[in-house]
Amino acid sequence: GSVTLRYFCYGCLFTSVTWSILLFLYFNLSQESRLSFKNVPIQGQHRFQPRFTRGPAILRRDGSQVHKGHAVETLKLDLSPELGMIFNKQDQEVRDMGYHKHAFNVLISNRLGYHRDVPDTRNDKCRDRIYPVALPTASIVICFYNEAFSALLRTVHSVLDRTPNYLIHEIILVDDHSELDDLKEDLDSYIKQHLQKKVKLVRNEKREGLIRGRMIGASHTTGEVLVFLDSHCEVNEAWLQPLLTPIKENRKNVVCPVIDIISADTLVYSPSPIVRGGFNWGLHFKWDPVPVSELNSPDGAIRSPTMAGGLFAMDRNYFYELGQYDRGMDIWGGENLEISFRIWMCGGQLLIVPCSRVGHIFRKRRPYGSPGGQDTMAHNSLRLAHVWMDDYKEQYFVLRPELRNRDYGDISDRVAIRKRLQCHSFKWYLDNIYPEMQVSSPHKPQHPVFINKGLKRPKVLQRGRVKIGKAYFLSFMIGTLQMFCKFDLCVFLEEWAYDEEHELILAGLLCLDMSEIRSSDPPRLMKCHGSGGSQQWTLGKNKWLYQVSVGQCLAVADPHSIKGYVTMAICDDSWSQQWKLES
Ligand code: LR7
Ligand code: MN
Repeated sequence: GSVTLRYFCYGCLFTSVTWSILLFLYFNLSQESRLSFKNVPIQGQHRFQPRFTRGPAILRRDGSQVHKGHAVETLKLDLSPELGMIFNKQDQEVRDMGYHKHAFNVLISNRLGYHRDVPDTRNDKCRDRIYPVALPTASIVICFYNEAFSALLRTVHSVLDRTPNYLIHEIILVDDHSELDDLKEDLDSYIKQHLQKKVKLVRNEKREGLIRGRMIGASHTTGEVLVFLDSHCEVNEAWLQPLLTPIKENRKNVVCPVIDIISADTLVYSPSPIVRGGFNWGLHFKWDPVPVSELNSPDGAIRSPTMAGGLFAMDRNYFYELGQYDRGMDIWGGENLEISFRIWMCGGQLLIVPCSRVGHIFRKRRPYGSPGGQDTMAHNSLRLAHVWMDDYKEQYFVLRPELRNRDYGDISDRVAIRKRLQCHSFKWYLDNIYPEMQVSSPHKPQHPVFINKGLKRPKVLQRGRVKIGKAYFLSFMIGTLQMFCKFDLCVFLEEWAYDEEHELILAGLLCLDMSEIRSSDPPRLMKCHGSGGSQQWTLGKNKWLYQVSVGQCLAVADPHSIKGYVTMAICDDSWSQQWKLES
């Protein structure tokens, strides 16, 4: 009897304490929030400031500001948890509609406003670097189609807030015939009121897609260097000087920043590992590890076989000389590989400079299609394959046989550009710029080669169980593999090895593998092939298991279910992506 009574009293105590906390939270948070959330102030000044503190600003001779002594604090990546809270129906609607229309958390984006600090993700050495004062000026071109208003304006203001004014010749916004209401008069009047000096808005009369959109934007510029950005970016400290410096040295250098990650769900800004651009024979862009030969110093430029596409700087005249973009490409896709091949094959260089950092909201799906519902990626890829890839286009057709006889329009002007510029062959590009690319001979029958690599004991750097940081669930699986969790410790029941090639090997037999053709598939177990790429997982300082070929991190798919699965996700700092090897 007395035991039951005791538990009953514990129960009462627990319930009343819980209720007091809930009531306290409700009154405190909701009152404040009603005041501050109702209308997001136009200048974006907001009580939900990210918790990054900055050291005193030091004004440099070149006009840029540096903040000393904030490296440690700024890398704390959490934002206030209140930022994502839903207090009323309106919040819920903003959030739901936001996901629907933009595929990211627009509620948080709105609350962040148009100005925020982002953590300085650069290597320490970058902060002490001095760039030439006399640099070419930049015309920044930002195309948008149905972009979230707050994300677009945060992009623009991040540029204005974190760039020495004299380097910005102008900012050209290209509205690609958006349908959203707030991108009409509201945007006009915001620009008129707040941005008139540097910002110019150009409206397309019909939807052109981002490729022709960028050419239209470029045609309105008069600065020396073109800088392209997506409409949901935030530039970091002193981002522009490192992009302009290599162009000043050689006008045929085309320069990309490191693209940091802004989480689509939390808007948290986190550093991206330093990787470079590659592609696979499906003509999908992918991230590759940087070969040791390219790693001269942490702040030096890295030659990159391809670019992701959205963020780069290029001498304006050189952009025209090299043939801009392919006008026959529609809406989205492929132009990034096309310009990458063209740059390398026709005498230029494509560089990534790790001291320049720009964040980009990585979303899990593209929230728009093409007007006629066409697969523009396939159309655009076909065009680039026919113009630039010589016989190597066969590699693409082996994977996409249905496209072999598909019409791709007239490419004669693009072929003429290749001729005029006397460009190298695609073989030259592969041999000299992307020697890592594996070429198979598709016409000869493939004799399967059985390398029993897995049966030999791999050389193991660390052997042990993979443990996940914090978990509230019991077990989850990769394929048929069981993972078992108890309290805050999850382990795979089978033993994994992490070897010198950064493969994750199960029981010395199978490797964790990502499909490169269908990168939305979850990882699977495959025979180890030993050539990196799809089976290469980087276990970094931030505890990510980073998959270089798809540029994403291994994550627990549904942390709240009892039996969950692992999946690939855009890297962020949530604990579902924190992995540790225990020996
Ligand atoms: O019809 C359109 N009209 C547009 O103006 C479709 C899009 N756009 C705008 C859009 O609003 C955005 O600002 O074009 C920009 C790029 O579109 P996204 O953000 O939907 O593209 P993405 O980030 O998914 O895709 C990447 O690949 C594209 C291939 O065509 C472009 O090159 C994007 O610029 C590119 N983005 C990046 O490189 C950022 C880093 C992503 C990675 C890896
Ligand atoms: Mn984008």
